[in-house]
Amino acid sequence: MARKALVTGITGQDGSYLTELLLGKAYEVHGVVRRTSSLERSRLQPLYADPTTYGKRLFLHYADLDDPTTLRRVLMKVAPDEVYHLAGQSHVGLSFEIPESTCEMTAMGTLRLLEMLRDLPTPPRLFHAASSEIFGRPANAPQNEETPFNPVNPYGAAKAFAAQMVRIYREAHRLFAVNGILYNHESPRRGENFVTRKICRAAAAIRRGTQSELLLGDTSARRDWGHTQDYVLGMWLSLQHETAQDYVFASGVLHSVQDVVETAFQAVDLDWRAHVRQDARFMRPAEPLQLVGDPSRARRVLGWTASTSFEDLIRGMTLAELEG
Ligand code: F7E
Repeated sequence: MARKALVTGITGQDGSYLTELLLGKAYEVHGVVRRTSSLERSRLQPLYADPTTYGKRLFLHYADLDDPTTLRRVLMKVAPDEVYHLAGQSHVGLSFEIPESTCEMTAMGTLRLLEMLRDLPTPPRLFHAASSEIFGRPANAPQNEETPFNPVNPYGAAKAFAAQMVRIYREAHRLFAVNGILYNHESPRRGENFVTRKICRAAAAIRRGTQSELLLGDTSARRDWGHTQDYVLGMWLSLQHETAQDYVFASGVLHSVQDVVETAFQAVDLDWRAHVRQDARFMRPAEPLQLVGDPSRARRVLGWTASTSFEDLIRGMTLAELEG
């Protein structure tokens, strides 16, 4: 019988790549969608529109993390072997504006899910998408699974709570529950308000002549960026191992927002100096520092690596914009 996976956040960037990966491995995939999610034009649309997939190997269920009864019902009905918990408000800048709903969904939503899993007769394996933002301003770089949490924004604090709860339920209630501590991961399907997609889109639009300038916040900010396709493979691998533990998924290399700008504009043969300006509206009240991951446990235990280089990632995203 096909293995069954339940994915929260299935319509997002990570959810869509993970669904493709799981379908490719002959899983039956069940996705949780909020009543407000629009499937039209979503990243899932090609699979949703495919009659050989939707309703046969891919199923969507309306449920919500802030409506526990609905989610419990889906869990009982589907009885998944694996749950991938990817849902949540994922924009760090926005979390300063809407801290309560960010925490409600990301922190409390994860705790509710853990409580439901704990009550099931045979709890499924759980992957929780944690984030490098739990480290905020860490004492050391690169960070690994032992690095203490020190978040500097509401999003990071909510993820730190959720990740700690996953550890507690693993220890205290013996759930097979894994935190994937995910560093920034991007793709042509990235939301348009994240910096890589914003820059790649703008470079392509300026090349086409439909935009003239690009307004950015702090371009000296540095991040550890990789391709989402690599990171969803890490999610799956972490649930196939015989024991549950946390893993850092990262490239281990830092680049600045300025590096993204230069790589994207170079891909379309433009001089960024003529188009990029700084705008205080995109500055954040606090920036994390030196978030760079040490993925050696994932490499050693799971055989995982971030296989796409920064240059290939940004160039590929920019050219995809030009074609799309
Ligand atoms: O910002 C700077 C911004 O919004 C990256 C999420 O997936 O990764 C992501 O969070 C950097 C920051 O991603 C603009 O200040 C400059 O320093 O693309 P971002 P993020 O905040 O790192 C982590 C690991 C997650 O878990 C999150 O869910 O770029 N920056 N100018 C800008 N950022 C944006 N968005 N827009 C700008 O104009």
